[in-house]
Parts: sequence; structure tokens; C-alpha cells
Amino acid sequence: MTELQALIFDVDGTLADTERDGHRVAFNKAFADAGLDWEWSIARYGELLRVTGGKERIRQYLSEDHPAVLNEPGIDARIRELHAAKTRHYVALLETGAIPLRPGVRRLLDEAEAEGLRLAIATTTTPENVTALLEATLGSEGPYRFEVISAGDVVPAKKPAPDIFTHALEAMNLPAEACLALEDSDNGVRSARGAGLEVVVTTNDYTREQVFDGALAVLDGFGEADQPATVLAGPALEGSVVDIATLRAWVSGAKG
Ligand code: XBP
Ligand code: MG
Repeated sequence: MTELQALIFDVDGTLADTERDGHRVAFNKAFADAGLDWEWSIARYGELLRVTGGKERIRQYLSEDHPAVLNEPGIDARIRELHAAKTRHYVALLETGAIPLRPGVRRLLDEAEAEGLRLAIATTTTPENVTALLEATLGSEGPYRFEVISAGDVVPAKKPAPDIFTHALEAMNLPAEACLALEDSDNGVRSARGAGLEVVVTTNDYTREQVFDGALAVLDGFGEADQPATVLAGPALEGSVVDIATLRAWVSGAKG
């Protein structure tokens, strides 16, 4: 049986709760800067999260709420500019330290490294955003703890397509059987499963009601001693947190 050798983390919603108070706020600031009266409420943003990728999300919003704008000349460049402004706002927001890692993430990263597991990232978001989050939460060395950071437009088809996980696997030169994906969304699970990976899900407010077909386990978080994790679907948890021994047991259980 192939032993677990690496963890591949999603970023938004998995490492940190970035969507509602991070990305959404940054999109709205970019719209306001541009003199637009577009404003994404918490609920509306939840609907728009069906589409991954910020530029793709703006385009989806326009198709639903301002279809005529999509036909204006230069719209592609305009979306790119709005998105670049959004990225600047998002990075500035992260630099204030406003968005922490989710409970248990730092512990799991430390344990994984102590056990010699390799770490990677597979995310839809823009590379600058990943660097900014990891530096703000883990310090200047944060990004270097991940051997591979597969992010954003490096692949043309974003999640739920499998491409970004396949990209990370190829960069690590590891087979899917030797890795485990950590995700928070149905789009992420479909992407990871499409790349042949087992997946463990930690849900958040935007993803709690989603269906995670094919996931090994679904929890409300990785848990900390003072914030026990709850299993929402899958095998029972021994103890109150998800640790590397738990992940290894679940992966080998799935392989039979
Ligand atoms: C994250 C996303 C991204 C972010 C915004 O999905 O869908 O679009 O919301 O990032 P996942 P950009 O967690 O599945 O990777 O604006 O930089 O695209
Ligand atoms: Mg996510």
C-alpha cells in the first residue's frame, strides 16, 4: 500500500475563512473605487461563490445582474483591472492581520512537518493572495513551508476541474495515492476527486449545506484542544482534534 507522503491544502475557506470578510470586502472596495454601485452582500456573495475565480465571478455577476455591461467594448480589460484592484485591496487587508488561520491549521502543519510529510497548496485564488495570507499568519517563512504552491491562472480551468490538483501532483512528482487533499467546498472536492485524490473536508458558513460526494470525512474544523472538532460525516474521531495519525488512518482505511 502507498504510504501518505504529502498533504495538499486548499486556501480559501480551508486554511482561513477568507471569503466573507476578505475577498468579498475587497471586491466591494474595488467596485466603489471605480465609481460603480455594485455591492455584494454576504448572502449574494454566497451565491456567487458557485463560480470559482475572481474574474470569473465578476463575469458571472454581470451576466446575472448587468447583462448589457458584458457587451460593452473593452469589458475583458475592465474586468482584469477591477480584479487587479481587488487583489491590491485584499492583500492590504491581509497585511493588517485581520484574517487568522482556522483553528487547528497551524498545529496540523507543524505535525505534518515533524512527521516528514510534504506540503503543497492547490487553490483557485491569485498567487499574491496566498503569499500574503501565509506571511501574515505564519511569518515571512510561511510560504516556504509549502514545497509547491499551485494557484490561480496557472491552469486555464479552475475548480471544480481537476487541473490545479493535477498541477500540484506533477510539481511534486507524486502519485495521487500518496497524497491527501484538504478542502472546504463541493467544488474543491470535485476537483480533488477528479485528480484521483482522497479528500477530507472542513466546512464553514458558506459550505456547510453542500454535498461532498466521495469525501473521506467531513468535519466542522480540524479542532484544537479548547475547540473540539465535530465529525459531520465519515468515521468517528478518536479524541477531539484531527491529527496526522487520524488522517493516515482514514487514508489507509479508504484503500482497504
Ligand atoms: C477560492 C476562490 C477564489 C477566491 C477569490 O476557491 O474561488 O475565487 O474567492 O480569489 P478555492 P481571486 O478555495 O476553491 O480555491 O479573486 O484571486 O480569484
Ligand atoms: Mg476553498
